Amino acid sequence: MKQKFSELARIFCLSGDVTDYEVIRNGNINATYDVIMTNEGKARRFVFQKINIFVFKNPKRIMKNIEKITSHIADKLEMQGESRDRVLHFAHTSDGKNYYIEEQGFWRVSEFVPNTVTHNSCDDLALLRSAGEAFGNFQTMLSDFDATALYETIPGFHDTRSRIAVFLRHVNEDPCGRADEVKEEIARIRAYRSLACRLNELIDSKELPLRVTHNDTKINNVLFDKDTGEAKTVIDLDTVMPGLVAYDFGDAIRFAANTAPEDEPDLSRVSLDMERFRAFAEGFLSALGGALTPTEIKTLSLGVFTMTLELAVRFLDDYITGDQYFKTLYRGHNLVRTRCQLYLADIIYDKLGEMNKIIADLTGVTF
Ligand code: GN1
Ligand code: MG
Repeated sequence: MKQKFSELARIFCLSGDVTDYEVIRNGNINATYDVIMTNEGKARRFVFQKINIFVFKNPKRIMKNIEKITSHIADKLEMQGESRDRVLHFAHTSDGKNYYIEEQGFWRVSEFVPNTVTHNSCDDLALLRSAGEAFGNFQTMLSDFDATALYETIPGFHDTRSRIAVFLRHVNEDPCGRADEVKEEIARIRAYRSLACRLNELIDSKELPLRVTHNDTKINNVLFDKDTGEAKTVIDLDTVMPGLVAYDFGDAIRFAANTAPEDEPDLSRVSLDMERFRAFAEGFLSALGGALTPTEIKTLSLGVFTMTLELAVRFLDDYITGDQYFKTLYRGHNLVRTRCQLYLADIIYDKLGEMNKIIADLTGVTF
């Protein structure tokens, strides 16, 4: 790999030699590496990423989106007297492209934001509050961004209704002969179908506005300052597209307020920590609350349920169709993920009232 990275470093006009690298294991889609370049005794870190072109069919368009989004945010930061470093910077090739295409892949390189760390799980409430603020701010920064200028990188990404419809079609086709084994999980998804499609209906009836949203708000997509713990930069901009505020809030809570990893096989460890819920919600709403309509606020908890159920559907769909989408570490990994998300969806369903109470308390909106 070192030789590969040296070749790429030259292509992306980075000076110095590749002296070390490590695989970054966060993320279920792309291949990501932390690469150290040393120039005249000075070391600099970069993130080299090979895009999964099975998942992202048109990565060039994604890089165009990212260029537009990052420069919009950087300009705003500058206007507010803040450092442009709070947004990702991508390296360019000598012909001015922020990507490089070769036979075996599609590559991009960004600067490693100095002195930052990521967390795959987090029970520190101050960190969660800060992460909530960072994702809320991200949306605020993009509130005046022209959504029509964005290419839809994965059409219907959070269209839960069509995700379920496609999944049920795959169940009927059963290409790998696995549907029988997961009858119970399929039945549980069917039982939740109408509630999971509620956000779709509210989009159809124009009761919920589309905004430019991040759409992949796992806590490990936030870079935290190593010393202060402050959330500094939101990363993984591949799925920034028009969406609902409930998607970003919901996906973040699904991941960060779960007391176990999203692929936990021991379901007795899975629960929704309401302290974590409150902390993230406080940060998120403090950054964004004033801009939200009452209907948006009232559907945040529904977003937590919907994103969790949707992910159960996506994991099970991948299992049924032969594990081609998400990286898997062992046979049945997608099934373990599905069961964990379904179990969590049950818990979230039972806690909808409790979540709404906290949101009402934080916003003054009555349900
Ligand atoms: C994928 O690549 P990563 O881990 O950031 C997926 C998300 C899922 C997540 C589940 C493009 O995100 O939608 O929520 O896995 N990204 C894509 O861990 O499908
Ligand atoms: Mg991602």
